[in-house]
Amino acid sequence: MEQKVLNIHQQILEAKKENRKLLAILLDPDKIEWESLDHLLLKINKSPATHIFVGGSIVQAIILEDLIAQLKQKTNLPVVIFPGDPSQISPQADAILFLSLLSGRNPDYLIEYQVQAAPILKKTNLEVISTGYILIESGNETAVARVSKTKPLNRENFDLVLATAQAGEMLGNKLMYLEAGSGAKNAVPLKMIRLIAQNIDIPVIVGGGITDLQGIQNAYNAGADLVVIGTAFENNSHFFEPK
Ligand code: 1GP
Repeated sequence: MEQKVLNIHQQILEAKKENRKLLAILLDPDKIEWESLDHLLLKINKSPATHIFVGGSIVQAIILEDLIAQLKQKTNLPVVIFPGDPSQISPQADAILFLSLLSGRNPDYLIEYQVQAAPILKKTNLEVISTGYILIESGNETAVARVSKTKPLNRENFDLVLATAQAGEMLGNKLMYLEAGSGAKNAVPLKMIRLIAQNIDIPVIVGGGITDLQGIQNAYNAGADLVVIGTAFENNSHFFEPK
């Protein structure tokens, strides 16, 4: 019998059902050292990563295209755009997280940028995965907060974070991303991950400020289905290797 090819969202659902945890390496095209890209890709191929996310707060379209072209040539991992704004769309990727910044009240990040992106996405074959994006306060002001001009949710206000995640699920988002912000001082609290994971059905992505392998494991144990690692791997390409 012919096996049905699952799209990326279906693969994430399948993994959640089977309790197979997923790991995305986040590459910010702005921070890539191009001379050592091949070495980096070798490390990615040897790492436990299941996905590559590409995006950043400010990225030039041409650099995004270049990076995705290289990733598609030199890795087999699905490449998912994690956009900072509507200019970050490349038809060469496999999918895009179609984000709504649910923790903020800036209409640009709730609907304006989605309206701008829709006709562009319609012209591509990208798989569009609607994703609720919740920024949690993490110690210092993060790039997401600065660029989006929104405030993160208080890391102690569990009720508000839960209500936000549940509203996002009711609005039809397919994934929920709990974000502390890139390079965050404090990652999303494990108790918060647990509360959200237990009270929504869609897969939970967690990222921001996770700096060691134990941190990844702790997030999984709390209920994260997919963990995103950016800065720690950016700073140390041996990050995933056993000590
Ligand atoms: C940021 O969640 C990602 O959007 C990853 O954060 O760079 O802190 O790993 P870090």
